[in-house]
Amino acid sequence: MALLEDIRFPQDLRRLNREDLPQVAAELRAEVVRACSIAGGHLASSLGAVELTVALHYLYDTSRDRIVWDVGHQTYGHKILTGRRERMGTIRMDGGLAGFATSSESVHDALTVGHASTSLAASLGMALARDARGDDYDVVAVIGDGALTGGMALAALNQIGHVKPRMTIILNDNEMSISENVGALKHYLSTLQVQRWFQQAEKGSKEALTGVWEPLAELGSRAKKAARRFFDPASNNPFHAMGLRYVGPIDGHNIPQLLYYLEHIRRLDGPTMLHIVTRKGKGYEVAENDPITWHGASTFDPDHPVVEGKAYGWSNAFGDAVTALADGDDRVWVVTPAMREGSGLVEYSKAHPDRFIDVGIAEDVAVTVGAGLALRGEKPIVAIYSTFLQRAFDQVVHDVALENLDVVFAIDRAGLVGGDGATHQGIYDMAYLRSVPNMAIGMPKDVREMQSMLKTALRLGGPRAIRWPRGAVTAAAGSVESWPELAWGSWEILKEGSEVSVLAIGTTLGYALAAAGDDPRVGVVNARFVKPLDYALLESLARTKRALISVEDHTIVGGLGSAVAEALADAGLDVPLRRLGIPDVTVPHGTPEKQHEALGYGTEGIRAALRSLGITRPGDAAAGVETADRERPETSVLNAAK
Ligand SMILES: Cc1ncc(C[n+]2csc(CCOP(=O)(O)OP(=O)(O)O)c2C)c(N)n1
Repeated sequence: MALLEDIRFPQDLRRLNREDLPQVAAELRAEVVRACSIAGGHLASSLGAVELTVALHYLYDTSRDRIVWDVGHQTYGHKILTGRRERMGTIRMDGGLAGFATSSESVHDALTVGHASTSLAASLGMALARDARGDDYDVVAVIGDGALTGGMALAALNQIGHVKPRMTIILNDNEMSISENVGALKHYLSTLQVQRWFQQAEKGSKEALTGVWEPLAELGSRAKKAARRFFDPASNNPFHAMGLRYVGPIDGHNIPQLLYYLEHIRRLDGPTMLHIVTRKGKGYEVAENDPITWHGASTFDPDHPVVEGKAYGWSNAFGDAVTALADGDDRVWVVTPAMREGSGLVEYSKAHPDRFIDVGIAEDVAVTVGAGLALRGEKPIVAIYSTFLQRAFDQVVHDVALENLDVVFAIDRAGLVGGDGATHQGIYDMAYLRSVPNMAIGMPKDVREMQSMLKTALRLGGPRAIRWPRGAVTAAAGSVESWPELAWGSWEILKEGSEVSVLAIGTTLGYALAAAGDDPRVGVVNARFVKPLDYALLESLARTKRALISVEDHTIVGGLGSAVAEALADAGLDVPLRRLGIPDVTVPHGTPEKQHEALGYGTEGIRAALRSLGITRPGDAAAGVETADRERPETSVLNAAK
């Protein structure tokens, strides 16, 4: 008899016998696969956490106890058990469930999250608040070995070990970040796993080791010591040294074991770390065999799971460009904070392994490693998503820009990103980077322009940010020598117009050209540099056109439109300027093109702005289209969709 059918909320789970829980886990796993096959999403991480999810909901009452999932991408099972099963097929879609834990979605989601390494600090805060108010709920943080590489997580551990609140930290160790996890801690964690394996093997049959894996067998005496250290407070375990009680490692797919340890730990004072070992993608063959590909899946047929080849995208174009640049210049390096695949760097990492550094989920470290390389005359390119660069703003200012160092920031996923939603939107970087002295910023309209910007940036030096969106793009062939350099700060007139100029950047250029059509009154400019702007061209447009419209897939506050408005004001140029872009609101997951239009900066939004300036097209009136400025939707329109 199926059990999951009758579990709508965790209290239904808690009514079952413990012996039934493995079956619940099996059904939950199938349901996670089904949901991901319909909507795509973080399959492998969620599969690896299924038994843990069942065990946690069996023991804890998440309507009061706080379970803080790090990153929040492994929560598909948790969502299914907490009243959201029927909506799982909508995950990451317009108006559907979020792909990450999101407090506004459910009381069972303790923290809205999407960026890594925040769970420990947030849990510490919650535990402190609980103790200050004399409450007695439990606080449990669940953090992966990948997220543990982040400085924020490690710094929080340091504080937790000092303050010692009662809390449980579950280290979900699957040896993977999105790609293989990196760093010294990773090696230490695997040592613990090997030791544990020995301990178990010794309990069973010593002979099992002999001849199976000789190098491991030689570790035998060390393993014996390690076995003694299990639960031993005198051990030299680094978590213990930081003031935490360390337990493990245990099998994170064994529900009775999980329950046994969690129940014991729950009664203990102070912070305890339970180290569990899991397998990413567990129970679904393709995902177990290739957890990198199935970390984030697009839709698939669960009976014949194959990954569709993805179209050539901006990230691939960057990877190709940077590989070619590094082929010809042995001072070019690429630094990534744990995003080898996402940033298009797989081929580069193979072609130039000595000049490829994955620092783990540590954006701050990535930027300052770049600074160090630049200080010694190397040419670092820090490849980073717009949203994650937020983590390293101080390093950009303090370590790179103040010294005017030659660091190129290759910023991927600029603009609205789609399914990942509010936590991942790349819509602030122009605003915060523009305020930084010495920083130069460009956004290419196509791959050729990206190649040119990268090449020019490396030659000019200084801190230079080049940003591009998510999505498909047409490749551009040719050797590095054939890539034309660009005058940094030069705009490009794509279409002449007699009355109004639309200044658009990146993705929005297509909308601007579509809105302008063949109307001789409307011009379109590729405003590809926002720092510096093309002051000469801007001035001439301001003097010769009766209005300007800026368009960007970025927050209006501080973006291209703001830069243009500031420049016009500073120069005393009095020309009407309509600024289209993202108003001062948060934008959830959804289809970017629909969202661009809903927020007023798609083709229709630009047409509406043109109409408000008196540029009507034949048929506008007949079609009953208003000529007044179209009101831009407030945040609620999109947020309500959540
Ligand atoms: C600050 C930040 N940088 C990068 C990412 C992209 N990212 C999402 S999940 C992930 C790997 C997390 O690994 P781990 O914590 O071990 O969880 P697993 O997926 O292995 O279960 C990364 C790098 C992120 N979410 N946040």
